[in-house]
Amino acid sequence: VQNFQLIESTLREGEQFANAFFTTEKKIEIAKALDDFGVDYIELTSPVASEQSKKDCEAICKLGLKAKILTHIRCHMDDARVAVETGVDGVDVVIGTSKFLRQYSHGKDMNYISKAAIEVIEFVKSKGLEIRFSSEDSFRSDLVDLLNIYKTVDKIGVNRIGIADTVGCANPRQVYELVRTLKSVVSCDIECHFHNDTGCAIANAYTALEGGARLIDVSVLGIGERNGITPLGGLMARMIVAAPDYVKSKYKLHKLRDLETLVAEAVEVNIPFNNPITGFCAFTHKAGIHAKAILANPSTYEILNPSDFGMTRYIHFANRLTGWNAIKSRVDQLNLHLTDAQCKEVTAKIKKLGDIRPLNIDDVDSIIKDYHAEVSTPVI
Ligand code: HCA
Ligand code: CU
Repeated sequence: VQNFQLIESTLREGEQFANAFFTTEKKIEIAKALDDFGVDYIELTSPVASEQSKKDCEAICKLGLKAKILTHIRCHMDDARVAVETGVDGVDVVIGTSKFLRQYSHGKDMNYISKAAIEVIEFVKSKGLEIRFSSEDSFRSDLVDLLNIYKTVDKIGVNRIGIADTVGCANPRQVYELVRTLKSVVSCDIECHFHNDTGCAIANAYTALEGGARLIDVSVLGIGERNGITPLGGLMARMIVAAPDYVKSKYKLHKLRDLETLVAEAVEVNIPFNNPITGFCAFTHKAGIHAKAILANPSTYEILNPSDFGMTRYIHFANRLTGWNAIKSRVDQLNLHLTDAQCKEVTAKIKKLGDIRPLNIDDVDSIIKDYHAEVSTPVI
């Protein structure tokens, strides 16, 4: 899983998200932010999608970003001819290989697919550009068909082959097996694209890397067709555990929140409460038992260190599950002095009120302050 690379597709797959409409300025702002974050590739909507899509693609190519710029096209010469003139560094080509797509989408057989693929690949390569060939709906395609087409394109020479779980049906074990099998028949890098319909998009990306894939398609917050694909932030959470030095040195993780906010605002959604890393409660600890251990050593209940992402942890003490260690820490923050026994006593008062109604910080602070005044008033 070391050395993986990111194909960032917020400006391609992400544009297929129900709410997405990016102006040219917004696309440029997002592309710059992705580049600054450190993604390896930025994938853009096909220039044949619309006149403005083509102009936007050309404009982003002219920005001179560190990330390589890709566009994403159907496996057809009409698309390829336009794509190579936009100024991109590479072209991602895709064609459906499952019986569903062959029957209900383009209506072509594997023989046609292989001929079209060879023609497009040779053409893109002749222009000196990177080329990736991918099969749409790979997990519902015939394995023999898949291996044949990948062997063919690998032989003529591509930078990467891609597999796509277009409908989000794959599970981690199937992903691992397919990647291992492909790895044994091709010599180029393997890229993977996972939709999240059944909630496996991050896990599938991880097992793909374990199986020997090198590149993962992501988008900010996972936005894409339907409920989207592997989210950039969620994959970072998974990968910082697996490859901490690599992830920390390569990506500007403290920019993640701003990047997510930028995209969330652009597509008019909130960052989900349970989002990895940036969800509002991602580093909030509540139960007394948890709070005590967190105060002693955060690793007891944290696999991610919030400071790696420019975030801070929070101990939620204004509730009936709180414990005296959390309250003692609040007493310290308020610059008051109570003995451990006194902290335990005031904690009991807080829990009592917490049994009656939800508490806020002010409730707790005033209970602490009243108690403090009471115990420190000299007896006359
Ligand atoms: C789509 C295409 C795609 C392509 C993935 C890829 C998919 O259905 O819109 O290029 O690898 O999910 O199959 O996003
Ligand atoms: Cu997709």
